[in-house]
Amino acid sequence: MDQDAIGLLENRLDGVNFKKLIAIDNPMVHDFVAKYVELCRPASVFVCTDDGADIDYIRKAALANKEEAQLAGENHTVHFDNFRDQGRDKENTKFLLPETYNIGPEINAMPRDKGLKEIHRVLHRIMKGKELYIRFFCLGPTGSPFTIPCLQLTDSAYVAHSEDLLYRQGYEEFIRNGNKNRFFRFVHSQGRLEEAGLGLMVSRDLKKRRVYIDLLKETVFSTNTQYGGNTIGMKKLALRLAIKRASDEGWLAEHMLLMGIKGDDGSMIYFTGAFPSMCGKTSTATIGGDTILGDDIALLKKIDGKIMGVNMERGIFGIMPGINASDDATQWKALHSDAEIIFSNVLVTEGGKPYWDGMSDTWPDRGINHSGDWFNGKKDDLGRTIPPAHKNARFSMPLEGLEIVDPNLHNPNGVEVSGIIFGGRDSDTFVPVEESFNWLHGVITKAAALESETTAATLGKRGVRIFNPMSNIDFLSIPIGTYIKNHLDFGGDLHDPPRIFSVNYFLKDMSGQYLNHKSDKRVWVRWMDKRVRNQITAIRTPTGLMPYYDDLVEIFGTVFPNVKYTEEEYISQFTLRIPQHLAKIKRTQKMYAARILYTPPELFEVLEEQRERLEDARDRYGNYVSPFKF
Ligand code: SPV
Ligand code: MN
Repeated sequence: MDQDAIGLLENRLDGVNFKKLIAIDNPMVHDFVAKYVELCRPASVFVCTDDGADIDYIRKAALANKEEAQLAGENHTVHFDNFRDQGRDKENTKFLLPETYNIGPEINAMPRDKGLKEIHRVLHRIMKGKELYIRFFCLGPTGSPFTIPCLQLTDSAYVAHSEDLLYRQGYEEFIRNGNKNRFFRFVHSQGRLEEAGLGLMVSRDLKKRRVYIDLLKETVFSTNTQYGGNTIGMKKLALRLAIKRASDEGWLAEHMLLMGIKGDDGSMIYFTGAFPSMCGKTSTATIGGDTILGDDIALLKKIDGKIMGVNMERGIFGIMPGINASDDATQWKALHSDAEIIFSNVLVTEGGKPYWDGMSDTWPDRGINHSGDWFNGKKDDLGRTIPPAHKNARFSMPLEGLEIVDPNLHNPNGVEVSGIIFGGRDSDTFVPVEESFNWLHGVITKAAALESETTAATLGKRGVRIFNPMSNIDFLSIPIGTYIKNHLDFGGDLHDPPRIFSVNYFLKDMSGQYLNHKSDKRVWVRWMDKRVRNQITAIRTPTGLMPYYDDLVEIFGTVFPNVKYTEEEYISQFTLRIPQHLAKIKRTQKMYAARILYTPPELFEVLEEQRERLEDARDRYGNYVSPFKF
């Protein structure tokens, strides 16, 4: 044991907290905590065990520190982020890399030494006058081949409280494993604060907002920010570390939901689904009739020739806009239950009720949001109208708060994955649902070629089409080509790999109208379920296997007994748009040609074959081809 570290901890921690920390027989834990206590200089340190009283201490601290305020619901609180801090900050999120490791142009990086120096400067005495919370968590179920222990240091009780709702406790795991533990590390400070609505305190020095990822030491630093995507260690910060570890060890860490689908006979099969942020992941996983294991991050391992999946998390950091009783009954009900929930960046109306975009047809005239007292038409200093709630308003809640939580949520072996869905925000190319021909075709044309229009989940311009392979581009810590190859290898040698599908909830007609209703995704999920169970056949088209009209009529009839699915709707949704597909292939080829060093050659072959099939079809049928033609 490093006596210097122990001595320092003994000096800086009170007796009770010192004891809790050194009960963990792992010098790496002591050294790490000592180093950052010394650097950040908090006024006090609280070590949180898995004990209910400790967790309650954090909950109360979030209120006492004015990071959260009580709402009308007994277990409901609200948190505001600075209004310029309500999405992931891609620009200031950087990998700190040794000079020898180059991960490619799309990945924001800087030399490790320089980055560490800079972030240590920012962290110097940053916790002056504050309490430091030390928390232990586990990614994946505890005691399982998936488990990754994590150590979080933060001076934000809101962050520590959110993590409590979203992750599995890990103090006992650290005690059990002692110095065998190899763990992810996170250091967060919200920095100096200023007052916002409801007297809540928000990060003030946004110019010094940083999220720096040190892959070598599996450590992430986050400063001068509160927004969950920048601060909650075990979420996207951990996903970036997990992708690197997975790549080194031959498994996958994915930006994917995990759900159970009930067949006609009541038996369950499990799907994962990759969608970029704010593109339907949570709403797919909670559409009703089925079960949920996860809505954001899945870990996948090959065990005995099968792909097994777990949720890295245990809660939802869900998107509020659009949740209402008719479009999203499951989430609506949970949000009105007595489950423990932190709402963020909503409007708080009279009587302490949260309000968000799309909750009902009308807005209240007044309320309180990050800007203080809010009224309809309120403008900021620059004369811009302040909306009542942010488009990226969120809620944090344990999955157990949902009635449809799957009993396998904490199963240490995970569940067998039978299907994988890829979906982006694509207004003009992909049909609403389609199966790939096989694993290789799916990984390349559905996943590696995925593009999506940007959303409010990240700071910056919205609606710009960007490449987002596997919906994971924002979190990649390895070269894109290596990442694609890992996927090909992962399922390529399996006798019966999961089926790969694409969905597109955002397809529009030529006049810009959406061609799908929000709830149609229930039908597409049932169709995919029946395909996996080999209960129905499909139409072979140049881009994949599309549904037959008659099958969709039957499924629509079962899911929505009052709806008649017309031939006209089917044709408008499933017409193959050949010029758009060819343009997309060209963009994809160009993107990967610029990253040729790691890109597997199969990618170009598969795209080329698809191009030929599309050109043949165009010669035969023209640019826009009804599915009835195939
Ligand atoms: C996402 O943006 O993909 C989210 C929310 O799930 S967070 O990453 O935490 O910002
Ligand atoms: Mn996400």
